[in-house]
Formats: sequence, structure tokens, C-alpha cells
Amino acid sequence: MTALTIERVDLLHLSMQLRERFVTSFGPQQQRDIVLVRLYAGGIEGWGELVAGREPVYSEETVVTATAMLRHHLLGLVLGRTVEDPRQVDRWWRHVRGNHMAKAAVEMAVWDVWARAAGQSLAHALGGSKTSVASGVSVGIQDDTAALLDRVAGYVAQGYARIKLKIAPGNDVGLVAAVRERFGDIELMVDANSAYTLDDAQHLAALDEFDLMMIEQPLEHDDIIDHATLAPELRTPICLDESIRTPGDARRAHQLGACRIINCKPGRMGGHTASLALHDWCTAAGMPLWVGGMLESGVGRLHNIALASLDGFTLPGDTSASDRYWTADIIAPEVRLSPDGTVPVPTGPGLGHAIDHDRIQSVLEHTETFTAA
Ligand code: NPQ
Ligand code: MG
Repeated sequence: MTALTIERVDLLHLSMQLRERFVTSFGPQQQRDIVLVRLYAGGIEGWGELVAGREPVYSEETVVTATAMLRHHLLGLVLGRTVEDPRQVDRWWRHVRGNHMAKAAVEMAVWDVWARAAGQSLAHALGGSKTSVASGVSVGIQDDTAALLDRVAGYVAQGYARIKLKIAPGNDVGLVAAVRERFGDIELMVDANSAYTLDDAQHLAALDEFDLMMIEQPLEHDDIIDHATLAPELRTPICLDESIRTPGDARRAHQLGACRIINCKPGRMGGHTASLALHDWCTAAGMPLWVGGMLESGVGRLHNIALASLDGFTLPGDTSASDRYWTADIIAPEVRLSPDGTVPVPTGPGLGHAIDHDRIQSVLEHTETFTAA
């Protein structure tokens, strides 16, 4: 493998409107501030996406903190460096704590550039062999039950492999009952994004009769102890999202019995290398795993699909089609759902779809450029 020297990094600041409001227990989202990383190495471009939100609601990282970390601490550790293997990148910033989303945005761009240089798809470079990945869809909280049933009907008709309902106190058991009643035995799960406490254990146990695949992150974002207390109170398996930031978190959660399933988001884990480590640990432990989503543009979406092509991602991901979130995505072609509820894993070099530069221009706010000193 040839060595690539990282010559330049551009941060492209985009403002993209969601096609519809997405309401979770964090509140409503209508727009995403997306920062793309365009990394040049050996004369080749690689792309990554910062998945932090404008507000620190999903995690403490935001677009402002993550871009500050990139400017002041992280980009200086990559510019001018030579990569033989993208697994080296994690070691360059081993003395920088946390800030996984900021790190992932660059680390994943390095994986893309490296795969392109090797003439391989990113999926292949990561060790994936699936040609398509089962895809679910995450449905936000709606104004009323009728609106939710309409939304779900549309996604079921498109063929999504499972439906995930966002829940919060006051919008939970009744919604699940209504969806079960109308759609029968579809693959169904819920995500609470930390909206409950241990005092709600009895209430959450009322979900047991609906045979949900899992309940995602019912309790605090940074807590695995209370999840371990809750787990035996529920028949519904607990899946952890926010609480799992390292492979060690997964091992400890498993040891305590805090979860039976894990959602892997490469942004939350700090990139593909850490996600592969989580994947390998889960495979060895027999822990079902799937790839989550952060309302990504096409760049982050294609990264998630490439990762989901590994065999250990055994459950459908939040790897929805571009049109789930965007009226026009920034890649060509866009990601499309097949009638069998999967999305294809691209086979071309790197991410495998072209970047739509005209679309990027139309949502671009400004660009910052960093070069090796
Ligand atoms: C989850 N995503 O699994 C997240 C939550 C989420 C697809 O359900 C801005 C940025 C708003 C990231 C809202 C899905 C967000 C966000 C929700 C992530 O928990
Ligand atoms: Mg979640």
C-alpha cells in the first residue's frame, strides 16, 4: 500500500433544511448545520461529515465546539502526516480526550481517501461483504396519532425493513398500541433518547405486550448502572445508543446486563476504526449491533452504509434513503431504498457516489481551508 501525505483539509459549512420537522424527546429539528470535511492526500480527495448538532442535546458536542477542536487541536495533528493505514489516525490524537464527533469527521475522510487511493470501495476497505443493507426508518413524534399512522403507512408502503418510533412521556404506550393495531406484526421498535427515569419502570413495562424489537436509550445518556437495574424489569430488550462511546463501554454494559443490543454511530464512537473495534467485540460476545443515524447528508449516509456492510451489523440500521430527510441530497445518485427494504452498498472507489458540487454550492455558507505548515 502506498503512503499518502495529508496536504490540506477544507471545512465546508452547509445549512440544509430538513424536508419536514423531526421531533424527538430533545425537541424539534427543522434544519441541520452540516460541516463536511474535504481532505486532500496524495492529490486525491476524501470526504467526511461532522454529525454534531447545532445544540448540545444528543451529546455535549456541537458544531461550534467540534469545529473549534478541529481548528485548535485536531487538524494540526493530521496535516503533513503520512498514512499507510487509516487505523493510524486514532493514535495521532491519543492525547486528546473525547470529542469523538470532531475526530470522526476527519478520520472517516481519511478512510475514504485511502480506499479511493487503493481503488477499493470503502465497504471493502472496512472489511464488509454485504451487497445491500437492511434499512429501517426513524419516525419523529407527530402532532397526533392520526398523523403518526399516516407517516408510518407511507414508510411501510415504501418497504422499510423496520419502523422506529420516537417516544417520550405522554407519547408512548398509546402510540405503540395504535401502530401495532393498524400495521400488525411489522418489525417495530422505540427510541426514548433518555426521556425516562427508573421511576417509570412500571410504565415502560406496559410496552412489553407489543413485542418490540427493542427500546433504545430509555434512561440517562451517560448512565449504564440504572439501565442495568431497569433491564430485568422489562421483557423488551434495551438497546444503548448515547451511553456507548467506546468498545469498553459495550463490554461494561454487557457485563452489568445494561443492554442486549447496541446502536453503533461512527460519529459517537470517534470514527470507523473505533466502530470496527466495537463491531468485533459485539460479534465475539454475540451482541446484536446495528448502525444508527444522525440525520446525515449523503456523505455521512454513505459512510454509515459502508460500515453496515460488515456481517456483525445484524439488525436493520437507520440507514434510510436520502429522501427520508432531504428534498435534494448532495450526492449523485442519491441513496435509494429498494423494494425489499435494503439500500445497495456502493461498489465504486471510496464512498462510491459522486459529490454533487452544484447542490453543495446552493447550501454552502462558507469554507475554511487548512494546509500543512
Ligand atoms: C438517535 N437519530 O438514534 C438519533 C437522534 C437524533 C435518526 O433517530 C440533530 C442532530 C438532531 C442529530 C435528532 C435518529 C437530532 C440528531 C435526533 C440525532 O437517537
Ligand atoms: Mg437513538
